[in-house]
Amino acid sequence: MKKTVTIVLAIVLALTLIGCTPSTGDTGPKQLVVGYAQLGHESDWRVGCSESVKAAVAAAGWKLEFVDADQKQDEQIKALRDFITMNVDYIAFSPVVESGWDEVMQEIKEAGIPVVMLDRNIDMANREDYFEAWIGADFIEEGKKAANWLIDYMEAEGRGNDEINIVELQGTVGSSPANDRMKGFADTLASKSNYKIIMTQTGNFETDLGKTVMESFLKSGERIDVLFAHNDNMALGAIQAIEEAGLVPGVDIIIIGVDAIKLAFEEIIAGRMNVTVECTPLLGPKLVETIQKLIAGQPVPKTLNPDEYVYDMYFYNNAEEELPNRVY
Ligand code: GYE
Repeated sequence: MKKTVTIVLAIVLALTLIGCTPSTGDTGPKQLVVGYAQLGHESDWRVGCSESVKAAVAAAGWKLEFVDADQKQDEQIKALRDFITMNVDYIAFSPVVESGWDEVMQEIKEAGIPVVMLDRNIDMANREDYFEAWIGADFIEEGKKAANWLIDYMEAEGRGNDEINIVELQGTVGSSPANDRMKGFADTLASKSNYKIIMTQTGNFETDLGKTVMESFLKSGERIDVLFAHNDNMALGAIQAIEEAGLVPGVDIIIIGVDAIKLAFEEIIAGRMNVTVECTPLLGPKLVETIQKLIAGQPVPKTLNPDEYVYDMYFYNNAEEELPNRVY
């Protein structure tokens, strides 16, 4: 039995290697293949992003080789090398962290496979020589928007000159959205000496870790006025921790999230969260459009930042009106 299986496998392998598929006899034009090295499934944002890419590539009639690297850089590197071996036509890539890609990006370049960066970006010398386009949000801007919302809100509450203690739940250490959101937020508040970031720690963009880290912030005994979470999922975890500690989220502690996922809108409407800064994961159609232009030899912008808004129940875009339109 074992032997038969081995022989069958050997035949299939041999046929695959010489480029034949045993039963189709297909002679049509070769279907375009896109390899997408997705970094994981850590948040609602990420799931929305994967679905958007899968749907858009399928609608274009192309084949998608999809890998979920479970937030592990070595698995992403392996996926990229597999795409080179498979000789896919295009590579789409959402890097879990910013650095450590030099070698594999060089290998892809040597293989002559065009790369489109999706969502996060890489940090390496002359990075723009290694990809055709980067489609993703301006994460520094998102951090700034979060800080400016806080300044506006505190002023509207008559607390503009109070001492404000802030805790921060960072995203994945070394990732571009964590680095940049942290920077945009801190830089904007730097000129306001009454705003202090008293504790900052990673929750890896995950709900459960957001809860655990918030619990430890609360146990410190420091007075906490504001939470800035680098994504909504961590904010949702923190909300649970705050409630379990007998405090009222959204009132005793002002809660700022990023992403604008449906669940955050529900919390904002219920008053348990105060604001979310949008970061759209619906990047699939833009990826397809970019590849179509590359195929047609048309120029594509090196950087494409989608339009994004801020949603609350006070003075920015109204969360309740927007909720029915949300798709992630
Ligand atoms: O904010 C977070 C996700 O890279 C912009 O990754 C993305 C971030 C997003 O896990 O929810």
